Amino acid sequence: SKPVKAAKKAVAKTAEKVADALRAEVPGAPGSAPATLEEPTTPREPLPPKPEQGAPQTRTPTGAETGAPPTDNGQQGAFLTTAQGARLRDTDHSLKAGPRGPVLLQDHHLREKITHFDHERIPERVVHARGAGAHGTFTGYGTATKLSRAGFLKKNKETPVFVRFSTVLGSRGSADTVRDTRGFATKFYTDEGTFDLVGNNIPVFFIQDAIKFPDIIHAGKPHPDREIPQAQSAHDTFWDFVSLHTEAQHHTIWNMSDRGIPRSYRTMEGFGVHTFRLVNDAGETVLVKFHWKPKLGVHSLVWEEAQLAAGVDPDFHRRDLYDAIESGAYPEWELGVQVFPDTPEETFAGIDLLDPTKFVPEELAPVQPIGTMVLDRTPTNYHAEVEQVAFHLGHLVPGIDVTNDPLLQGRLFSYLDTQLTRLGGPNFHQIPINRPHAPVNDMLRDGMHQHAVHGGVAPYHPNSLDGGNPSEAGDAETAFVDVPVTVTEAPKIRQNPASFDDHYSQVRLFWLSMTPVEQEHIISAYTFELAKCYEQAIKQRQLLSLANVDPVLCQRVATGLGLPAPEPTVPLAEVTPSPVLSQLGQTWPGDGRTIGIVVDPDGDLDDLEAVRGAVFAAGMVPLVIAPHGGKVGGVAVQRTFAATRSVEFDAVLLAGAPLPAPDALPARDAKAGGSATVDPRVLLLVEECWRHAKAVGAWGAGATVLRETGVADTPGVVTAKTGEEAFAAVHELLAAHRVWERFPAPVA
Ligand code: HDD
Repeated sequence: SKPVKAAKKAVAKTAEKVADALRAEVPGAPGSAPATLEEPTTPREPLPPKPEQGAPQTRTPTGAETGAPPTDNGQQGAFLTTAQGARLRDTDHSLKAGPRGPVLLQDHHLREKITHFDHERIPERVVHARGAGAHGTFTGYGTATKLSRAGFLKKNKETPVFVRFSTVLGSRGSADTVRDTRGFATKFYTDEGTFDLVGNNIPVFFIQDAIKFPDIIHAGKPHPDREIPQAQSAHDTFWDFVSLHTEAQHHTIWNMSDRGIPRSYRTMEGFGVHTFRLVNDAGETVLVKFHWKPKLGVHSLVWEEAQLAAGVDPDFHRRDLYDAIESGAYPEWELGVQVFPDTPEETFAGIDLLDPTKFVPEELAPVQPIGTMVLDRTPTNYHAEVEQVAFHLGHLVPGIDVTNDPLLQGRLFSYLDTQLTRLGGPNFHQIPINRPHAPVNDMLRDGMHQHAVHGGVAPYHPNSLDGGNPSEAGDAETAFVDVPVTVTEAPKIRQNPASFDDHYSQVRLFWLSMTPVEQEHIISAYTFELAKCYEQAIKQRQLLSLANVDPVLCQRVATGLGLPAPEPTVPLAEVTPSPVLSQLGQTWPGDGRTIGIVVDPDGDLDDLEAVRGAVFAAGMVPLVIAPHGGKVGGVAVQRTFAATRSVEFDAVLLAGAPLPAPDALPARDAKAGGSATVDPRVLLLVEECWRHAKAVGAWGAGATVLRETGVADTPGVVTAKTGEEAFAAVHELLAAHRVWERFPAPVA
């Protein structure tokens, strides 16, 4: 119509004018035509698909062809179509009765587009809703073949894996760095079926029986009346639960320790928590506990840093995992097992192996390495992979079996059940991320979202119509056989074994295994969390539990809360500390760490290139921080003062003392002890790094900043003649993760 044509013409004219103006503004190239942007709606040849973007599977899990061409989904096809494949002329305008008229109900494309959008979200996980994932490979060492017949543990056998890390309490959009347990779930796509190891970064659990799981989660989640707080355990209902169910005290002290705020998913241990049973070719069994040991060591944030990161970069851990993999610093873990004889008592060194609130100190049963896992590929699509992945402890392979741990037994029910709601029916195993890599030949039929087109007439066993297939596999065909464990004759009863009543000895063991700095962090964490509770009775009840762990811990937290420290109600346990539980005292590689380099555009930048080179050569990531974007000293600026914060960096180098920019925050009054010679944002950066015990290095005019912040000549703060020397010193300090001596000496 005429008005539409006129409007189009006017728009085109304006666009031409804007383009002319832009051309004139291109610095250094007056009049030269800028590279024209391709018109995005013009049909063109499909982009080459990424290998992992393989579009919809053309085969069903049972091998039937769906007939779908490999590139009819995703954005790589030339023409937009409806879901039924009809090409579309226009996707930007609803079908209307005239340009100003009402929208017509018959507009199928409009309704299809909006309806599909309306249903894009699926229910988030009831726990572990927020997660990040990555693909990789597990390689067996062969050291476990004498213990287990599982094929993926054989020497040099490579098995694809998908790992999902998560927080437990927060919603899908919550922050990464909150104090919480982290999930560590691994799907091994083995040739003998999928094996899921669904663990956490803490080796013990809150409860001893799965029947209490809804209770602990209801207590940890936000209050039902106000729906606050989000992703926090620092509230009344959580502490009400753990002080009433004292079996939760062990898991809780791990949460209050630095383990509750990991530096990165890459620097977390993983634990299968429960005891599993392995069976070898000869039918011999052992009991084991699974451990993932990170190659980079176990490292954490400090609390203030974690709180800052939750606001400054809520995706801190997700980003760290993605950036590390994309930059080639592939995270790596060694899988190991603690091995125990499979005796009828199912105990080791007096520790009940069926009690998930207990762990076995590594000094008593060393972790024996059985394979290694490298994560080297980020997800292509978060919804398809990270959101839809479905783990289950019942996904076992021949050679690995479960035990009678009552927590484990309940989990065996819960995971399948939850997927039915979350993924909308019983066929979630056909979703690409959940498809086994082993050939599937099941007789599960129909149901919502059935993707297979099963042939044949006899999906039952035995049958004579479909050639008797499929038939059952025997031992020779590596069938999964439940280990024929003897079940003792016993009355049907709702009761725990007596050993489950010890709720404090291992809490004390953990506490006494910590170094003074780590103990200080634990005291601060309890004090912070309990101070956030409103009910005095809950604080007092939790102090009673702490009294049974350690008098100093109890007294310090009580003082912080302004309450009297109670006397213990049980004798303090005699325990031998397990030094390996401490995160301090060793040195580790710094792969994938981030080094911020503050530059002064007017300063001496001669060393900048060399320093960046040295950081890269050390396997770390240098990020140049300057008052403005663009380039400084010929090097691209990656962070501006306005868009960064100390939490982004593991260490900071100062290559100058930038003066306050005209639009900077008000400079401090030098007479009042502040600095009028350095940009206040740089001072804040250095102050925070110092408070968070991070290494700080400076060369040239950078030393001015150290003097102005008052941190010069303190531990972990180095000045050097050249940039490379400054980095070398910082690199050495990073091996211990933090400058621990900067924390105040503990008060006895
Ligand atoms: Fe669980 C998810 C780990 C006890 C019920 N759990 C879930 C995830 C991890 C764990 C890592 C996230 C999986 C993913 O990324 O998709 N859970 C544990 C560990 C436990 C544990 C290490 C104790 C040793 N869980 C536990 C109990 C129950 C559940 C006792 C129920 C009785 N867990 C679930 C669940 C979830 C889940 C409701 C939510 C989403 C899902 O399963 O797929 O079924």
